[in-house]
Amino acid sequence: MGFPENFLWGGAVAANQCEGAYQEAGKGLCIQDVTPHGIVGPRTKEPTEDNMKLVGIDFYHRYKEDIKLFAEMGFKVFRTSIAWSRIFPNGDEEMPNEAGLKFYDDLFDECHKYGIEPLVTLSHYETPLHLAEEYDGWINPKMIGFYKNYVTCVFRRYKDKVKYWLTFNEINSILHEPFLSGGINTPKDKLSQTQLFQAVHHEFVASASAVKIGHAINPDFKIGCMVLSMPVYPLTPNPDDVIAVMEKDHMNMFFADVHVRGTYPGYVKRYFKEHDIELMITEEEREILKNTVDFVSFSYYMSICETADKSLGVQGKGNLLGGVRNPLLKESEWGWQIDPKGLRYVLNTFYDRYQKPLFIVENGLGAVDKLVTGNDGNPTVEDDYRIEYLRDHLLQVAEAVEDGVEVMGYTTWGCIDLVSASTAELKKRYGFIYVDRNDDGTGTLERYKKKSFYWYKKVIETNGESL
Ligand code: BGP
Repeated sequence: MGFPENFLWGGAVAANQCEGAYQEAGKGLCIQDVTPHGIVGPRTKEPTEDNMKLVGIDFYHRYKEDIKLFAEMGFKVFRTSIAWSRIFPNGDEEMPNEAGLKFYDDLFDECHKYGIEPLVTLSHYETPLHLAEEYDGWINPKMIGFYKNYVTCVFRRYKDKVKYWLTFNEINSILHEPFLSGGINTPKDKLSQTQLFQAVHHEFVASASAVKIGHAINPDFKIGCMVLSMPVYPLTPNPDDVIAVMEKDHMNMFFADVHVRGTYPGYVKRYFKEHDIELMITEEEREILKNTVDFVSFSYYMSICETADKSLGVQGKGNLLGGVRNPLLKESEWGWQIDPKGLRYVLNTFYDRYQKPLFIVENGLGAVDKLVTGNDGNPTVEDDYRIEYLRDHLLQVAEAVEDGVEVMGYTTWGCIDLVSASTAELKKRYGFIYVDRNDDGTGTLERYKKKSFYWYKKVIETNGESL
C-alpha cells in the first residue's frame, strides 16, 4: 500500500487569512477586511483594529522565511490564493495594479526556487468590498465580466509560473454563507432562493469561463473546481433517513456535478420546480458550462448525519454546513466531528461519480496549542493530537489509492498558523509552524517549529511510508 509517485505533498493557506498588509501597495479592501469577528459576528463597513485579518501572520512581508520552512519540510506544492483586491483594488477596473501583480510574481518565484509548485485559488472568500457594496456580489451578472477580466490578467501574467488553479474556494458554501462566499451584501434572511441560485449560476458561468480562458492561454494549465465535502450518513436505517441523506447530498454534489458534467442535473431541476425557483440562463451560458474542469478538489474536515425525523438527533456545530451530530464520533474543540474513514468514503464517492483526478486541498485539525521549551532550547508545541489526526486521515487516503482512486495530492489546511475563516481567531491553530501572535494582538510574529513539523517532513521524505 502506498502513495503514487509524484504525489503532491504540501500545505494550504488563503491570502486574506495570512498576508495582512491589507492596505499596502495599492491593495483595495476585500470583504474580509471589514469582518472583525468572523463570519458569525457583526460586520462593519470600515476596517477595525480588532480584525486579526488586517495583520494576519504578516505573510506578505515574511513569505520568504515561511516558504523556506515549507521547503525544509519537503513541500512539493503550496496552495495559496491571489487576493483579487491586490490586483483590482475595486474589482471593476479595467487596468490591474502592477504592485499587486509583482508581489505574486515574487511569491511564485520564491516557491520555484525550492521546486515547490504553486496551487492557486482565484477566489477564496475575499471578493473586493466594492463589488459587494456596489453590485451585491454574485447576484449581479456583471460579476462574471469582472471575474473574467481578473482571471485573464493573472492567467497571462503567471502562465509560466503557475500550473494548478482552483476557480472558487468551497463554491457550495455560498448557499450557507452568501456574504463570505459570494460577496452578497443583502442579508441572508432577505435573500430569495431564486436570487441565491442565480448567484450560484453566475459563479458556474464564471468558473467555466475561467477554464476556457485558462486553457486558451496555456493548454497545460490544470484547472479544478473546489468544493466543501462533507459525507452525510443516515442517523438510523429508516429508508426515510436514507432519502433525507440523498437529498442533502444532492445539494452538495450539485456543485461538482455542474463543474464536471457541464449541465444542470435532473434532481436540481426538480428542486427548482418544487420551490418556484426560476433562473435566467441563456443558451450561450449553457454552452459555456460545457467547459468542464480538469480535476476535482475539495476540503475535508468532518462528516455529519441526517434524519427525516427532526425530533431525533442533535444539531452539531459543524463547519459551514451544520448537520446532525454523529453519536459515535469524537469532536474537535470547535465541535467538528473527526472521521478519518469519511475521507476514504468521499474519495471513492467522487471518483466513482466522475472518474476525474482528485486533489485534497484542505484537511486538518484546529486546536489550542501550548508553547513549551523543546530539547534544543527552542520554543515548540508537542502537538501529538495533530499528528494523530493527520496520520489517521492519510492512512485512509492510502486506502482510497488502493481502491483505485486517482489522488493527485494532499495539502493540509493552515500549514502555518493563520487566522480562522469562521471565527477570525488565531487561537484555533492548524499549523506545523507556530506563529507567535495572539488574539489580543500581542506577540512577536516569530515562527517556531512544532513536533508535527518534523513528523510531516518524514512523511514527505518517505512518500508516506513512515506513516
Ligand atoms: C474552510 C476554508 C478555509 C479555512 C478552513 C478551516 O472552510 O476554506 O478558509 O479557514 O475551512 O476553517 P476555520 O478557519 O473556520 O477553522
